[in-house]
Amino acid sequence: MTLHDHTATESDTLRTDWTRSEIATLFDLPFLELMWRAQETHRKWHAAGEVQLCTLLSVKTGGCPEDCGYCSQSVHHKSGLNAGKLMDVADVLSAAAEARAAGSQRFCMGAAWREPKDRDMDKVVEMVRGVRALGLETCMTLGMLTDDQTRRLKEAGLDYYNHNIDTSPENYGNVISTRTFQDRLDTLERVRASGISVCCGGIVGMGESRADRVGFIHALATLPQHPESVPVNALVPIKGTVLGDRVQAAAEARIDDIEFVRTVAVARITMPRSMVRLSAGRESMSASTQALCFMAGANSIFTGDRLLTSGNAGAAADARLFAQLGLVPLAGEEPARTAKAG
Ligand code: SAM
Ligand code: DTB
Ligand code: SF4
Repeated sequence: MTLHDHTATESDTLRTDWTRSEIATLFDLPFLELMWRAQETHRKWHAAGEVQLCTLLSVKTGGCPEDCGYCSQSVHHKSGLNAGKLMDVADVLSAAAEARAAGSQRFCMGAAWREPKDRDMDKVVEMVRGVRALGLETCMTLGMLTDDQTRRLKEAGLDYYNHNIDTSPENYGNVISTRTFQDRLDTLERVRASGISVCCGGIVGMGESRADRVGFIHALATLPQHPESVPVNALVPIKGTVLGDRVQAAAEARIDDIEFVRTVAVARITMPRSMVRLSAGRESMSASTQALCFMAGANSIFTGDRLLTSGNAGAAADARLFAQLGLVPLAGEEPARTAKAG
């Protein structure tokens, strides 16, 4: 069977045995053909035009010992960011209430840690319980977890854990040296085994090659189970970070919009059931590029005017975009986890 005459069936739409060559072939398709394939897959599994709204909050900012080449929060970078303490639970809950009032479905809390300290877990667990009690889906991203920390998060009712593989296994060492790709897989396995849903994706536009983008999607789409959420971030080039400075200095390191859209489309086709999130980088994207990303199968965004440490498009810009494109916020539960008929 060629990729062209591929007809999706229940068993092969959820394949986890994608080969790199199949994924490279998808990336190589004529753009309109790729978009058609992505839309076809998208509409089989998701309601067209519905986009999930998520809000991010940095609950512990800066001072991180890891050396992720893109990150403003690493102590290895001179990004000018001051390190803060873990926020008070009450302040987190008031931000969550605001996010809910603004129409968000999911509240994602991020901490600039290599891993949580056990002494921080009581507060973290209270945050999960409190945000859940507000009726929001909860997501946390705290770095690597032990079995016991994972169990405590599950018991508190955490819905999602975000832990990105960021790039291809081959490129990982060029981006981060203080942990390995395998460390990431180990935490993902723990999260999966605990019954918490997995949010896992990465960053494009870091100067990586097409082959790295193929390897990145391949690594996600061949996990034992596809992540329920797949954030695709476009690098936010932050001054003082290794990768931000490099990409700013070298025009050829920047990714073009069409290649970004291709990455979203290939994520959609290979992981049909997942929510594909058009994540960081929207602030500097045109409405047309964002529209192409939605056509390519992105069905989730971060709304609000901040990500973790950088700016985001903002609620007013998002409302304009949704009106312009006729998009509606996804309401209630995520789509049923079975293919739609017809
Ligand atoms: N410290 C935790 C960790 O790294 O697992 C959680 C927070 S970390 C900031 C979450 C993710 O944000 C990273 O894995 C990366 O994919 C994304 N991210 C961070 N800085 C970014 C940037 N400048 N541009 C795009 N994405 C970024
Ligand atoms: C993800 O994949 N993207 C979000 C979330 N997970 C935690 C973070 C984006 C951060 C963008 C840069 C910043 O604001 O510091
Ligand atoms: Fe730390 Fe996460 Fe930033 Fe890496 S991405 S430096 S682990 S906060």
